Amino acid sequence: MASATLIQRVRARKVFNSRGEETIEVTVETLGGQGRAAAPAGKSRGAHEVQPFPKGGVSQAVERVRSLLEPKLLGADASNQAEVDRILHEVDGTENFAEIGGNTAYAVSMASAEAAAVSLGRPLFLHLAKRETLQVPLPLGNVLGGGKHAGKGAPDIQEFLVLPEKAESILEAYEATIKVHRLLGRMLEEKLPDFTGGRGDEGAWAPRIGSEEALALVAEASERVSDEVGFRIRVGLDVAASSLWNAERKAYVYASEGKVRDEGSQLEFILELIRKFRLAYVEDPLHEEDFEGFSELTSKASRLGCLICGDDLFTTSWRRLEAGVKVKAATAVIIKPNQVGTLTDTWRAVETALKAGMVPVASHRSGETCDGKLAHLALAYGCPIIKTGVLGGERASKYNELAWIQEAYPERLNPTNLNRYLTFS
Ligand code: 2PG
Ligand code: MG
Repeated sequence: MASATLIQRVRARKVFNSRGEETIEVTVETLGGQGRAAAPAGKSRGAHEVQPFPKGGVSQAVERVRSLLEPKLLGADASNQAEVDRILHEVDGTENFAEIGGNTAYAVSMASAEAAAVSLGRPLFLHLAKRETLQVPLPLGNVLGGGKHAGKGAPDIQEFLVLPEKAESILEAYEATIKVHRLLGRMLEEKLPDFTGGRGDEGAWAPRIGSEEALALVAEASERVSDEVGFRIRVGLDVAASSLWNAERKAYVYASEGKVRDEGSQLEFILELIRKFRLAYVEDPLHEEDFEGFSELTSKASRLGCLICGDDLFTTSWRRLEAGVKVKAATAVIIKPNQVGTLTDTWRAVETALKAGMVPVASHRSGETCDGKLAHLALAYGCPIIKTGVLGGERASKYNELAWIQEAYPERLNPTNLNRYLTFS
């Protein structure tokens, strides 16, 4: 049986993502089957992420799969993830996947996992599963946004997010976020005469509106939909503060709103928003090197029942996460496999988070494909939240994948319920 998972062929090709950018897709063939994975792409990328592609871009990455990676991977056992990922590091030889590209590493790592799962006759999430009973994650999606994901005039804060606390099924939870998105669209139309219905990279509305005003509308829409569906939908933010941070001025520059906040007032501003809108979740409220500020904010926000999440702060690196755990820098961490390149490194970050009592949030990138494998990873690794937007086929594909899994494998899954992770006043 072992031979069914031995790698016979590795192929890479150029494809396009949801933003119309080139990316890499990889097929790994074993004797028993094949796996295929495409890499997503970030726009508000953390400084400590691995390099997405080699200097020559996607075509050079494709060429390097053929000339460097395939020869080393032939005959390797795809079911031995650690071995496949070790080969990826060895062939690359740099700290940050500069030679083959982190996106190439991710696509090979994930395609190998799928090839192994298919060869062994199991769905991917069970092949990757780290425990017996798995928890269906709840959807966290942005209904309004700005920053690097939208055009001029949209809010400086990158994402205004909604998070249902509880639901019977993933579809029920996801549908609630769609309802908020839809209602919010109507509210924006009524309120803003120049609103064109424009949306940003992740399908969230991108109106010309100030951050606080936007937050008030999102909170109102969430409350109205909560009443309708019978469970609470909380509101959150991804400030993506590294995009606002100006290191020379030592200040956060809110260009759309024409405001500048120094480190102290940024922290106070975030706390004020948490209190005023009873936020459940704030991601990257401060810039990516400010572990100290994160610690202070986390201790204050925890008393208010709000998760503080590090994305650019940790970049899915278990090393940075370990440093963060020591100073209690955050209560949640974004998990984006292509920030580190391999599934083995990704799991190590998730494991570090779980051991420290933090909430790992499996996350999409702003440039996505319809690949649904993030859903399998979220389930298998025990991530209580999956952050993958609301609108767009490339966002829906992850939730739809979970809906299929929930129907096909009910005996392996606990119902969706975040209450044990979140305590709100
Ligand atoms: C983020 C992500 C996804 P990007 O900041 O969390 O929403 O954006 O993929 O552009 O890094
Ligand atoms: Mg983020």
